[in-house]
Amino acid sequence: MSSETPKNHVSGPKDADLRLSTASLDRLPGQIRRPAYDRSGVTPGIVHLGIGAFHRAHQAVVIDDLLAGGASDWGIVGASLRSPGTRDALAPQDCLYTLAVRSGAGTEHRIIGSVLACEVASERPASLLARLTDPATRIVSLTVTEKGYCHTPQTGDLDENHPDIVHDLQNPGTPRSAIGFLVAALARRRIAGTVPFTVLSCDNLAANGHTVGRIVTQFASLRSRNLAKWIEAEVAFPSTMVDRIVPETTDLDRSEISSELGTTDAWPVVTEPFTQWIVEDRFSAGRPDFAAAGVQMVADVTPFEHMKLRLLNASHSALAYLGYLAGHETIASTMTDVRFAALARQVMRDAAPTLTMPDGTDIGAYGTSLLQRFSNPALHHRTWQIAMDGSQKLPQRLLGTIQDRLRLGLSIGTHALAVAGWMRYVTAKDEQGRAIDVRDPLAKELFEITERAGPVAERLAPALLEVHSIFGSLGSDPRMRSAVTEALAKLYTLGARQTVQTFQPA
Ligand code: CS2
Repeated sequence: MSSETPKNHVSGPKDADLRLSTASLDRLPGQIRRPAYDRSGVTPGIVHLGIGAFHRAHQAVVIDDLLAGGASDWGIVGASLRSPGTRDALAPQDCLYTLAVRSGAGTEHRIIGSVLACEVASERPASLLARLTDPATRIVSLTVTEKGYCHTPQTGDLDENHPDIVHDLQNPGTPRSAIGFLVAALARRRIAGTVPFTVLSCDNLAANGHTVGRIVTQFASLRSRNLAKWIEAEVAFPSTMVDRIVPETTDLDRSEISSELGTTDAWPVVTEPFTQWIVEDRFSAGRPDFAAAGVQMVADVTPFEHMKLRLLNASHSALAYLGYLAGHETIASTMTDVRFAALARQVMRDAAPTLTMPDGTDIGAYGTSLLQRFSNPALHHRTWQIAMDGSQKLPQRLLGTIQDRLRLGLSIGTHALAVAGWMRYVTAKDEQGRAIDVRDPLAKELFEITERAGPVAERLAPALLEVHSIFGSLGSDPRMRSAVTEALAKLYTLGARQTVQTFQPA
């Protein structure tokens, strides 16, 4: 299956060079689903910032369904803030790409047509700004990852010293950050008398709508008090809970999928069958009929967001750090060790008392379904991928639960072990002394701290807990200090595998 030559190669050598595109759609094998609408009649209504795999496997699929239902003025213009990779791969394909849905039962392929064009902000900021100020753009959605919000994760406030924020305040006409683009475009719309777009964050942040609303308003107030007031009064920032596991696409995926298609797709996405999107129903300039495509529209997304961050993402991060240290390349492989699966379950059990869910929510069943999803053998979801950007992820995934449990007088051993796993991981050396490629906006600072403290839990744990932008006042809580130090000491003496294998929740 991994051969370079397309397997379903149909008629003559010329086809081997075919690229997925509008022109080649008709030649795809019959079972492959393709856009059930005329793409030439679709106009853009959404600009999406951060057109990575996650957006293309999640929101773009919902929009593809809606376009098939006739919502033809809600096409997507995707934008990458920095890298031209996605645009370079998708442009020759008329922005078509394959969604490969994988489970133990096999793979289903589908061609998605909802993305109409791709921008690269760093190359042509003016072009992206023109899209954002166009009155036809009524929603601007974002998946720029946690670090893309240029904020302090612990407080949720704008980081005014962030280099991109400093740049964008000095150069409002040529921004670099998503926040800079949003504010520049909103300022222009205000002057032009154009109704503001809705800002729809689809990232894994607690209260993502409120958080991006606060950051955007804080940034705007550094430019003009009146602009900030107008944004506060006029712009909707609904919170959303997005869920679909989307591992990074690999070369093997590309060649397997191209082989299945009989034509080359340079940028397919691979995902699981499960998908969920819950959205607060507050929009400044209209919206498509999301519910028609299975999106749950609610008044308040907070409980669902907390449940997902504290069950799914928290246990994902615990499995990622400890699994990586124990030598597991993927989450599915980590889950084959029953003790790791039990630890993931315990992370979820410990989070449950901190949640207040609407009547009828079955947290236990949700947890069971998560364990099944993590075990999907067809997904190659690397522990290393999830371990990325821990400094931006820990607060909403693990630390909120720890704070709540301490308030409730409950033990914090399970979560402390996950935090200790992160600490051991950011030392950038694994248990065999091999280098770990730690990707994190704070990687340098964290590495310096770990070097200064050395591999001694009693020094390293307190030193890292002092990183205020991650831990805030929790870092100086003696209960936190002792639980994390104890867990880190075990990781140093027993190693991650044995620590997890002998772990007994208090
Ligand atoms: C993962 C998430 O990479 C990560 O940190 O925990 O991307 C996770 O796969 C998604 O939130 C699932 O919806």
